[in-house]
Amino acid sequence: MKIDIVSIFPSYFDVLELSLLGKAAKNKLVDVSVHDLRDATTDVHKSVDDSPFGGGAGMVMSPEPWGTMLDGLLQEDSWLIVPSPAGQLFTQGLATELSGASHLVFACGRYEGIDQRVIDHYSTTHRVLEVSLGDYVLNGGEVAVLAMIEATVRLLPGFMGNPDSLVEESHEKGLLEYPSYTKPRSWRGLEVPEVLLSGNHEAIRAWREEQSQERTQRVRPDLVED
Ligand code: JDK
Repeated sequence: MKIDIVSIFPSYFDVLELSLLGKAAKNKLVDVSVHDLRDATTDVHKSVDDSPFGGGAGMVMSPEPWGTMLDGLLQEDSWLIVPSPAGQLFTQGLATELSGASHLVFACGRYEGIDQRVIDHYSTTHRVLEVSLGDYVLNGGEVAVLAMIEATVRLLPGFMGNPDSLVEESHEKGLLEYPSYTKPRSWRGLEVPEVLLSGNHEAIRAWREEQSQERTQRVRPDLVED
């Protein structure tokens, strides 16, 4: 998978070289390039924003540098992902979809966001997704892109070399995960649940299922269909 990221803060993505992604890059599973939007400006001040038509506080990102940069990056098979507080919610299902793409281009806005015509223009030729990380407002798209890349790349076949580790994940089944324990069996007076020490695999499976159901009902009742 090829990933291109466009941002006015390219150094935000330095952490991708460490973290989980360094391993994926070394194993040639993913090839990430980061681009500074200001390289696509034409004026001496390298300006990327202007005041909003219709009035209001703050600034909006101008379409011209985005058009120049994205024309140079997008190929026929590229998906353009634009973080936005007004986008569709990023879910495990969407991460799974993104993991099937061959080329992802992430456009990180700042200020009050990007001129809508950039999204509308590329929507006529490419798969374009406006995506929200959650119902809160960030200062720009960078943090959302880091989260989306991490959730997507770990799903690529061959990542961490253990395909079995991904099939069980709770969010695919629409439930929260069950609690996990390791040694020691007793810690600060708290015991590991007896059933996990029993060796009874059917009892363990049933207990974990019940813990998932109970936790989901309590913490995320919106995920439970009654
Ligand atoms: C991308 C810029 C900051 C965007 C409010 C302005 C008129 C009101 C600040 N899940 C999630 N949360 N936040 C983002 C995200 C924020 C971004 C950008 C993603 C680019 N910002 C920003 C919007 C507003 N809005 C226009 C209506 C305030 C993703």
